[in-house]
Amino acid sequence: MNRLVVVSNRVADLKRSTQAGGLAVGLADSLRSRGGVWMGWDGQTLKYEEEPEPRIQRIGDVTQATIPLTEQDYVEYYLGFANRVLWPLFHYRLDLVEYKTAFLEGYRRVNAKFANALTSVLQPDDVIWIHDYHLIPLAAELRQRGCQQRIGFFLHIPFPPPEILAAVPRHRWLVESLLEFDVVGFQTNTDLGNLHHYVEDHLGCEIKSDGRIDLGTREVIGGCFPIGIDVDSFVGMAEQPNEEVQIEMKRREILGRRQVIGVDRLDYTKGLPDRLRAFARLLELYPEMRKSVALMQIATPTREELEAYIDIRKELEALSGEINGRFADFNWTPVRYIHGTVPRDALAALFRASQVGFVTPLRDGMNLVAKEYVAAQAMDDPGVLVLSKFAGAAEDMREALIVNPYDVDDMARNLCRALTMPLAERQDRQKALMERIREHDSAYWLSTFMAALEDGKTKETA
Ligand code: ADQ
Repeated sequence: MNRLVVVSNRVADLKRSTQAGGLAVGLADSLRSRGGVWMGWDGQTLKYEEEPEPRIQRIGDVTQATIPLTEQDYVEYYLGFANRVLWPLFHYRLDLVEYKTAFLEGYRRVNAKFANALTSVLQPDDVIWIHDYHLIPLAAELRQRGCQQRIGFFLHIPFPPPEILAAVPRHRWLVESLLEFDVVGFQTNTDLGNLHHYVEDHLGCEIKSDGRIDLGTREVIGGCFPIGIDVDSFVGMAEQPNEEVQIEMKRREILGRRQVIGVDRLDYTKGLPDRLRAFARLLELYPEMRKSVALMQIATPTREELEAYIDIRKELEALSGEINGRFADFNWTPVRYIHGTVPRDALAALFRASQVGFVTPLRDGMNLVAKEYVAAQAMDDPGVLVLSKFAGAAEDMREALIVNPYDVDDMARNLCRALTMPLAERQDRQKALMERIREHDSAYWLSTFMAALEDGKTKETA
């Protein structure tokens, strides 16, 4: 087996039990099982003239190699091109894109830095797996430095249709950079289809019947590799008794109250304001639900330097206050809004103790929370997943109640349906969903991507 070298903007802290962020969670599960090297930014900004050598640290079977960035890199590459341009663009939010040439320059400069650092740790037989929108030009940078190893790329977020992509300057360069990889992986068939459309319409390339992109001189494997979770480990956590959650659950049982749960990074793509509005609408449309259900929304702060994230935080705080002001009683608070991160074992217990998992992003690459919620349920009395049709997870998790996150009434009606669903139907849906998340788990994600990267195998040729 070749040594696997993973590269992502940040590396996860493998020693911590608290981890908010799908890439960190998904990759940590996969790398722990296979071992290898994980390279990324250490999260620090320093002043330096000469690029420092990567800092090497060994944790179990994983060697982490990290580099610092400068303040200018942070502003132009991370806050700028990655999160003011690519993140909104790839989530279909053209209204939030703030393009500047300096951002693009910073993006190219940092990708070159990553390539320099990586070159110093690479061995001839390595396979390299690069992750996410921060590092699209990295394969081209590595090739310029003589790197011969196979290089794969996985995009954790959606890939938009050509008409949206074309709104950003240098979109052709961006896609051509993607095609420098040997394998380009997406979460869903929709995302893969969007790349195919671009490549056919703008670059005039042919897509072969097995999905390979024919560039004339070489072929690129474009594939759909839905990311999954380590199901057994999550089930194990959910089954562990958590005293505080159990006490809280008993209290609710005595009062005859159910809980709807939402857990997200606090991001404008996650559809949080309309989720809260849908919960309020439930209380309006079905007054009998009042005092018998509460929404717990846990939201981890992220990217707090960006205006759009400050705005969404303010909007949510105002909305939860408004809903509570309107409906609360002296002994019932309809919305509990928690601005923070919860350890994974407590999260698993909270999912298990909640009758509805409410996952309503406006657009999401996959959404691991949907899979975690299902993994945490007890088969004898499972809860119901209400899932946005714009989450990548909806392509596969068809037995969830699928909703339109832009339609508050639709979400409210489905919430009511979830809260009143008979046990037999809940069990049927849970069984089917559990099979799906087991089939597409983190091990499957890793092995199918590796088969494509190491052996050129795709689903069509396997
Ligand atoms: P994210 O946008 O971060 O991931 P998601 O897939 O839901 O979204 O993963 C979030 C992870 O962080 C989950 O494991 C969740 O449990 C955890 N988490 C979130 N909020 C938390 C909180 N408040 N407390 C504790 N834990 C919390 C990106 C893409 C997704 C894609 C993943 C993986 O945006 O579409 O599914 O990468 O590829």
